[in-house]
Amino acid sequence: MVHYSTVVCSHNCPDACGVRVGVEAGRIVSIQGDPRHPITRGFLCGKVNRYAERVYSPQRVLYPQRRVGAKGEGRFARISWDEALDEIAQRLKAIAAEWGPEAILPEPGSGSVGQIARVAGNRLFNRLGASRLARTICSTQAKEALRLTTGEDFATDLEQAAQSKLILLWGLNAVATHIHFMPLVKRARANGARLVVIDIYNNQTARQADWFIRIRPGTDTALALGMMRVLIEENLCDRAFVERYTVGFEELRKACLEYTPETVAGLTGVPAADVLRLAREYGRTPNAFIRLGLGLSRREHGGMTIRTIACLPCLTGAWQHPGGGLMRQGWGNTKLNAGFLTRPRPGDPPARTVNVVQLGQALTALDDPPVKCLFVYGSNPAAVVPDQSQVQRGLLREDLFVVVHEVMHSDTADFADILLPATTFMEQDELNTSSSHWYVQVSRKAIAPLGESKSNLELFDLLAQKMGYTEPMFSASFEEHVAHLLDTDWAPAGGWDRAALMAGLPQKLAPPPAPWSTGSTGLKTPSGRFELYSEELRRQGLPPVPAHQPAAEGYATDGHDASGRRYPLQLCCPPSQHFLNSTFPETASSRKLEKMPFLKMHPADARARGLAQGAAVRAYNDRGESFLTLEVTDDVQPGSTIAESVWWPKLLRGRKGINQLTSQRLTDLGGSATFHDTLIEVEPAQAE
Ligand SMILES: Nc1nc2c(c(=O)[nH]1)N[C@H]1C(S)=C(S)[C@@H](COP(=O)(O)OP(=O)(O)OC[C@H]3O[C@@H](n4cnc5c(=O)[nH]c(N)nc54)[C@H](O)[C@@H]3O)O[C@H]1N2
Ligand SMILES: Nc1nc2c(c(=O)[nH]1)N[C@H]1C(S)=C(S)[C@@H](COP(=O)(O)OP(=O)(O)OC[C@H]3O[C@@H](n4cnc5c(=O)[nH]c(N)nc54)[C@H](O)[C@@H]3O)O[C@H]1N2
Ligand code: SF4
Ligand SMILES: [Mo]
Repeated sequence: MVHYSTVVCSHNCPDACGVRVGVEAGRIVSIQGDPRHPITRGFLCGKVNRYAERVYSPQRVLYPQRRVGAKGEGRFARISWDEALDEIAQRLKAIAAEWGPEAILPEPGSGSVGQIARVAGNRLFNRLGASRLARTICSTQAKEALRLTTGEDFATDLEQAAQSKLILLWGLNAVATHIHFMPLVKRARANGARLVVIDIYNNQTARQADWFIRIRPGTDTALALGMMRVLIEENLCDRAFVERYTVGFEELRKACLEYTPETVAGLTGVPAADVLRLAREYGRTPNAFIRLGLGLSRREHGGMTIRTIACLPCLTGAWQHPGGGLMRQGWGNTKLNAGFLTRPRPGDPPARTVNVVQLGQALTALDDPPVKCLFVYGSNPAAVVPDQSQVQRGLLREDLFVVVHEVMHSDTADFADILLPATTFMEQDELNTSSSHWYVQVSRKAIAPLGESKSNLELFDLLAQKMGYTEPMFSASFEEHVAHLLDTDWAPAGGWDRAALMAGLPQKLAPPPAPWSTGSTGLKTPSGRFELYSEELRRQGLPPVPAHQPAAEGYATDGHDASGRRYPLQLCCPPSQHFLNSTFPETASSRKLEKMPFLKMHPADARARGLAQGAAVRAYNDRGESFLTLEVTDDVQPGSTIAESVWWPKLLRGRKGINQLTSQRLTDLGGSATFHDTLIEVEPAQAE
């Protein structure tokens, strides 16, 4: 007999789908999207449709293991959980005693973004006084930019897009990375809406647009400034809204003056007539909806770009109109109360913080104390962190004790001294939110954990016991954790229906009412208004009003002369459709759909280098090299290359992944990664 239950996909994807699972004799026999979930609407992405392949993969880590080979070799011998935890507890205590607890660095990742799993280790590491990891790799640039511009908790409800008459997908390949946004687009289009896609290459989403605007990499700030100049000049702003709810209009107006359509065309490559047309279309549609991607902000001035685009609905007042406004990924991640799981020891000073983007430096150069233990859970730093050769050098240190809690034999797992088996979202209890929509949902395990795998929560509860920690937070039940998480100002409109929630039904959070519906100002910006001018940025020594700035590893025609550059091509390495960051390269059918680790290059650039379609190429710069297969296509613009990512390094020649090429440089705001501001050169690969 097949038994059906609903779980929630807890991969780091904005959609947080409800997943209907059929189980027979303890094994998954069917998987489909939950038809009752308002966002999932009965369908899943290709990755999770075939999820049984991942759950029962031969690549799974099923037992605790101890390294027997050389560091990084990936050879292990099976041990018991008891032995593994004894050894870890003893090593943690010894390191803390000799070097101080800050010599221990936890590295939690986004393998599961469930509200429990994502922070399950914090209690233990805080209790210990370990260093903390600043998880900046994804969206802190956007979070900080919007905190300063529109206020921390402010965003348009994703579902409102269905009511909009103009949807801008800006730096977001939704067909690949946010597939459940597309039904909202479809509904809006059925009511006459237009879809504009602004991207640097002709991706899957651009092909579905009514209007695809191809922009030069890293120049969106200039486009938004040009649009605002038109809005102001042609009286397309909502003056009453601007007066009541914004600060700094006059400063912004002056800042826009130099961005004439012609100047913007020169910077962005978007024809002047199109800049005008886009601004007019935007200004004349009261409820224009901007779904802002992060792709354009994984750049040196990424915070500024986000902030500038966010000024657009503040000028037109689009926020007030149903269907209008702006939202970005990451909003809903932190609305519940994680305090029970993340509390520090009372009276403790804050511990040292290490930025994950600079993990390479931390593992190789940090002193006082040096990192002596790296405890990875839900992350694959050997693949996803920039400046990979330095990260890998760090992981190879003989005196670094590496613990990895993983579902799969990933690249990072290969570097473990102790490797621990983790469950998939099918095998654990969890409370999920989404980073884009506002539904909260409980997920109860559909099948028993495979092998001896354990969830993040179970792992850290057990390790705490071995450490001798007896606080109640280390033995709380799932229900207690849920109760703590729901203890927050944020709730569904009519309050929580706990019975429905525990039965697995999604409940939608309601944000605090917008200022215009309550008659107050009161946004969570420093001034309480939308900040077109930011005093706080000025105090930080950053431009207080939007301005376009060239980047150190910026696109070559952006005010620079490509011919004088040693590395003239810019590399952007955005997510691929069939992988999720570095999750799913282990799954054969996902790999088959991705075919190869391609480097997309414009025909003119390929010709100039004597490279043909399908050539084996070496992409390189001073930081490293990666061997890829050339795809010659005019989907990309001259000077720009694209490598959809993240392939496991060990599937590539020399175990060299794409992040060999990316740098540890941080974004202007939020200390995030600048993956896409990467300059490279490309040549034919020599035979091995
Ligand atoms: N299938 C799949 N889905 C995923 C992921 C995945 O790896 N695979 N990752 C998940 C995660 S963790 C995240 S954070 C999100 C990522 O989500 P986002 O970064 O918000 O969006 P992406 O869809 O990755 O799209 C990035 C797009 O930005 C474009 N871009 C790059 N530079 C510029 C620029 O300068 N200007 C403009 N206009 N566009 C630019 C790229 O060409 C690409 O099409 O996706 C999530 N969903
Ligand atoms: N070049 C390049 N690099 C990038 C990006 C890019 O676009 N280009 N994107 C960046 C972004 S936006 C992000 S968010 C990061 C993501 O980087 P990470 O947070 O490291 O995410 P993943 O690469 O998906 O690796 C997660 C690992 O956790 C494991 N896992 C899954 N569930 C669980 C669980 O419940 N417990 C445990 N212990 N493990 C689990 C998975 O098997 C997987 O190996 O990568 C960044 N790196
Ligand atoms: S990866 Fe995203 S689209 Fe696919 S099932 Fe999970 S939440 Fe849904
Ligand atoms: Mo991310």
